[in-house]
Amino acid sequence: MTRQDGTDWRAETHPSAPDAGICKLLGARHPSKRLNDSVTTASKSNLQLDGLAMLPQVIDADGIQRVLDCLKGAEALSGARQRTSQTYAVRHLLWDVPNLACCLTQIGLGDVACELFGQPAFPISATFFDKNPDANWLVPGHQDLVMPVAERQTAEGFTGWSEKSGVTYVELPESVLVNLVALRLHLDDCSLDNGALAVVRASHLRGKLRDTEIAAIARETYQLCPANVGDVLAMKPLLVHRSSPAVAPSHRRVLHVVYAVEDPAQGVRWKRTAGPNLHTS
Ligand SMILES: O=C(O)CCC(=O)C(=O)O
Repeated sequence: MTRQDGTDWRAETHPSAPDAGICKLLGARHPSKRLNDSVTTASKSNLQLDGLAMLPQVIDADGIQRVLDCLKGAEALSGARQRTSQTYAVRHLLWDVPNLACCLTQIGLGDVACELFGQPAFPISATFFDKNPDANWLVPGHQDLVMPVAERQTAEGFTGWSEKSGVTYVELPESVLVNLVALRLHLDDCSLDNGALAVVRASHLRGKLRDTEIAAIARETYQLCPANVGDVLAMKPLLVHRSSPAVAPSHRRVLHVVYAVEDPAQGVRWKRTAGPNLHTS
């Protein structure tokens, strides 16, 4: 992945970013074949204007299998949430699955983030979601305002500090949120009636909304985002989104990875990614 001047973004590192060299030692890099076709000028523009861009068939079957292999056993992690013995979400994956960050680089998801940002980017959070017949959940309309960070700081605009399973979370100021992008990697096909994500196009441009403002958004305003396995839905965390239970539930697995290009501000730092090659906090 080269810039116009011929230099390679992947050669650059950030304190939080997987080191490309050591990632190679862990396994051959497996960049997506279709990456250059997927992240187009149009998709970058859609992400800015609509708050989302569907990138079809970015990660091939081998890449998906690598992610699934990495996630084997994740249901036993402390970040896992179960309903009737079925796991429906696992948080904290960047820290609890040491090879995941490298895997995301190797399969080309990191390249997608770099292309969308136009500069080196690194993951700051990864969450697995599944809907299935035993855990067929819904989530009401919301924006993703709260992210994990390294440690608590006194910093203006950072509110609602909390801790979940030993990880510090904070509600970020809008100035930080606007510079994040989430990549939702679809690990299964997700049809319209399989509990697909529904979004309010361009709602990220309204900034942080009150709960009452989100509740007032009419159901018809939401647009469903069906996807196939290997598709990546890029979205801004401020985009209002919701999802319904599946009508005919089968597994609907998604890996939701949030990317940034720099630490938030005022001494607040992202929690360093775990792994043999990476800084840890
Ligand atoms: O995957 C979904 O349906 C919704 C997940 C969610 O609530 C989120 O990403 O904030």
